[in-house]
Amino acid sequence: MADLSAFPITRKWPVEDPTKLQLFSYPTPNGQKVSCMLEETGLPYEAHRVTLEDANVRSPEFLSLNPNNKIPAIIDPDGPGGQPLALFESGAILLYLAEKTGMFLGATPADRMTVIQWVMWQMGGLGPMLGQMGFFVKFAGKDIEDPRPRERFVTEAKRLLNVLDTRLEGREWVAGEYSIADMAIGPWLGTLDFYGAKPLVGWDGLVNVPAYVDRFFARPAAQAAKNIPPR
Ligand SMILES: N[C@@H](CCC(=O)N[C@@H](CS)C(=O)NCC(=O)O)C(=O)O
Repeated sequence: MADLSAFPITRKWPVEDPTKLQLFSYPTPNGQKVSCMLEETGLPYEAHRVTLEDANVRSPEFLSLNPNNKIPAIIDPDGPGGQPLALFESGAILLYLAEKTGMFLGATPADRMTVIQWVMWQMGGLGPMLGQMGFFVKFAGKDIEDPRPRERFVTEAKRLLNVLDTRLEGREWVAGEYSIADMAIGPWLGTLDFYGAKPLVGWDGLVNVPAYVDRFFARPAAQAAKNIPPR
């Protein structure tokens, strides 16, 4: 059985069953991606609640697992070669879990690259841009008088949503079969209601994205991920 006591994070968030994958997360969009994948695959895991407060994400114990002080992060006791593997960055974790299980990564080498392409698109584009837009529309940034930051991120969010809308024409899922790309994208689309930003990004003018979000959240795993670990 793997001994996870060598990972300092386990001092603050003790492990109950060291044979299970350990998830350190909070149900934000980036956290939901990994919880959704764990639920979809049925891999046994233990979820530890790491809040976004400094006392959690900037604690020495959490930083020992992710020096970038952000959830989600995992320890897989049964990593490559049967050795424990620690990992952060939601996109890397999704890819790792897809390779480990052989699930949700596309059937052929070409499909696999298409899935990775859309995961990268989410990681470098949709997630950061919607996150910045949320800051300037709903959080502290909304009090900044200069309209340019807000306009910049709203415009970019709108552009990205239109790229997705076009891609989804005639497709149920972004890369063919349901995949980790959808698990990366879906939770971020779920933030637009919370930000109150749907009118700003021209939501009602999108043809395919609204039904796509509904399809995503109709999946039990995507629903469950909204509350893993409980807030
Ligand atoms: N690129 C990272 C971003 C993760 C991220 O932004 N996590 C946020 C919550 S959604 C966080 O932990 N913020 C805490 C902080 O910045 O102090 C990933 O995809 O894993």
